[in-house]
Amino acid sequence: MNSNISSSLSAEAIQLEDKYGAHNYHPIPVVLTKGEGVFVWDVDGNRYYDFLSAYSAVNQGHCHPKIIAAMVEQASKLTLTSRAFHNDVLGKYEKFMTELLGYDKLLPMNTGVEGGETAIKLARRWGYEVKGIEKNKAKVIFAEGNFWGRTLAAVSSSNDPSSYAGYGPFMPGFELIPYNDLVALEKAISDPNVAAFMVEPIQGEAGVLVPNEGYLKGVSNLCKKYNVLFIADEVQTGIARTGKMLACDHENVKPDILVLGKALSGGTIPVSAVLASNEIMLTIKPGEHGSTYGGNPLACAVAIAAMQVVIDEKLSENAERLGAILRVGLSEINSDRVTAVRGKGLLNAIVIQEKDGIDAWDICLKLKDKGLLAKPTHGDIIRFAPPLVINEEQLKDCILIIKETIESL
Ligand code: IF1
Repeated sequence: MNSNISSSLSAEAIQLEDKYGAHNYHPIPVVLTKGEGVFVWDVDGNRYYDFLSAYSAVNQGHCHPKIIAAMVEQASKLTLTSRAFHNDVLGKYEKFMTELLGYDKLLPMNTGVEGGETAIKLARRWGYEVKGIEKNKAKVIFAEGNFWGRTLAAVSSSNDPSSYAGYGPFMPGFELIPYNDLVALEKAISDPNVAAFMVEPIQGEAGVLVPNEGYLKGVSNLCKKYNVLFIADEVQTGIARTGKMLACDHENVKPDILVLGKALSGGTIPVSAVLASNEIMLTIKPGEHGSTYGGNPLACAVAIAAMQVVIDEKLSENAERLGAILRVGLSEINSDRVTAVRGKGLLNAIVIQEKDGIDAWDICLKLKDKGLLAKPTHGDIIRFAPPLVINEEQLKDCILIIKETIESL
């Protein structure tokens, strides 16, 4: 494949986006037109392994037939009623999810960031009504390096200028502590005005930062000790991505509030969910939170199908087994350009040191030419997160592509 946009079809599509679309992304120069399982095809018929999975939204593989079938069936029947009325799918979905994950109730939203916003609203409401925090004094603690979306509240908790710069003033009552630091956590949450600590079990955007073994257990124990809610943002790490249904399962901890998104719908339509106990969830009364599309029948039908695929096809086990093989393969790359390999399950990343003017971006362009799509984050980190339906033969093929590409530089 040619890394220049040689085809007129690709060039035309990119020009249209450039002329008529906001410039809020800098994509890898490839124009995709079809997806199936671990593969995507560009407009010129070139096939690629998708090693990003739309940031872990396509865990079940592109256009999974069972998810698409559920989507088509429901879409032909009833897509949206608003919550002004009941529908015959929402309750079944809520029962399915709460029994699967062990919570009393589910609040359905659409995007991952709406899930985060909902979790923080619940925590503040619980803080005032249950913990007894003084009105408008509730604080929520976040970890440096966090990423939970692009709303003003989300960027208010960020310490990454590319997320927050130029968007002030910011949400009050948010504080940051270092990630993977239980001493800093205990100091911060000993403040009686703290309602919650919200954290990713593995930091995705920060570059797949895996905390020390025992960190999540420590978070859970400290939050219990200080009567602070533990909010786990599993939008990216959840739904089998790290080798367990939830990343928190690796340490057998149960967050007070769980946020899911992305692969909850298998990469079809935006579906997110917040799960919690009755004590927390019922602090929000009718009419005090919601969303036009939240809990729509189409989203619920798709999400049930998407989760059933994760269970039926044992995607957690596959991610666990193949992730270990991937990290061994990446560690065997014979190049001083690769300075770190890290991850859990099929959420992995390598850190690239720039050399001879070749950086992570250039490597991703060369990977594209060899039939594998990935994209750098924070300049020097390349995330490798294929759909969890990948098989061992395909994975070994990809390890070879990555190894040969980097070693040939
Ligand atoms: C983009 C990466 C970025 C998330 C976690 C909540 C959300 C996300 C842990 C919000 C979303 C997406 C956003 C998307 C690219 C991707 C991403 F971390 F996955 F790599 F940006 F940092 N919690 N992450 O990762 O979910 O509202 O997007 O549905 O903004 O470019 P959302």
